[in-house]
Amino acid sequence: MSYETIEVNVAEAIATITINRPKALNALNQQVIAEMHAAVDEIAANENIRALLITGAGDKAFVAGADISELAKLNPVSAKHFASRGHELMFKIEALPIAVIAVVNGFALGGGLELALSCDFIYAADNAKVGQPEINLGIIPGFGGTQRLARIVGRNLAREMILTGMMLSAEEAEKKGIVNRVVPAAELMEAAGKTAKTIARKGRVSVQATKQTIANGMDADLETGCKIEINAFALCMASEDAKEGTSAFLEKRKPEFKGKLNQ
Ligand code: CO8
Repeated sequence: MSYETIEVNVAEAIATITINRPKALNALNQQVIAEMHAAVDEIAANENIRALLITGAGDKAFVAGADISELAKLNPVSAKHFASRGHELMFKIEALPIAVIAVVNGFALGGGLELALSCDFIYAADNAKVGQPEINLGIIPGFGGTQRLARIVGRNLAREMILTGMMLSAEEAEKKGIVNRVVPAAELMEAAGKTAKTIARKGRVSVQATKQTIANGMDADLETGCKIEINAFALCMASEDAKEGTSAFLEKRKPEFKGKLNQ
């Protein structure tokens, strides 16, 4: 499928979505959200794709937020529709059975940080800046920021960030647990690609089960979370990959995971 506001590339089982509106610092307008939905559906349907990187075009921004020129024209009905489509996209990204890494190569603000937070984890360039500056526009985060950010950094830091609209440097964001790794800008894509390839070589079933178990368990109490893990562990044992992984260890060879989710 061809797109106007994003680029999708697939190489060596790794897909990359690049949000491609550099003149507007890759701001998320309704077309970007619609095209991201279609691209993520396409990626979900392709079992050969084993990991996804999401990044922004140019060297200045990952995504500087929702497109403010579109936001300014919204009424309550269209705002609800736009916010809902954004939320649906973030949930769709979270539900992908493959690892998704946000490659934050500059500003990740507002909807841009929210997009990054819906990925499995974030790698950031050393010159990146992250924040939820919506308060400066007289609005609040609308693509999940009040919820996902608070779950990651805790209630009080999320309050401070959202109430002040402050921006954190990549280094500060790493200290606060928002960013997993800070890398010199020129090495960012390579570092994220290397991690994506590492995960892409693991078994499909165990990658998906890891993601689902952490996602479903985190919002439950510990006992319920552990029950979710027990069931997911048992399900993994039914997979070809569990047989291959354990046999390979015992036979002192490298595993070759070829299992499928629909086996
Ligand atoms: N939307 C539209 N255009 C943008 C955006 C944006 N979010 N950010 C930057 N641009 C445009 C600028 O208007 C400018 O365009 P032009 O050259 O035509 O004037 C171009 O990108 C370059 O930007 P700057 O000249 O401002 O670059 P600076 O280096 O001076 O500043 C900043 C960079 C600090 C990132 C600055 O551009 C900025 O503050 N941007 C806005 C950041 C922001 O407020 N983001 C939050 C937006 S609201 C949001 O994300 C809500 C999400 C939930 C939506 C729910 C839907 C209902």
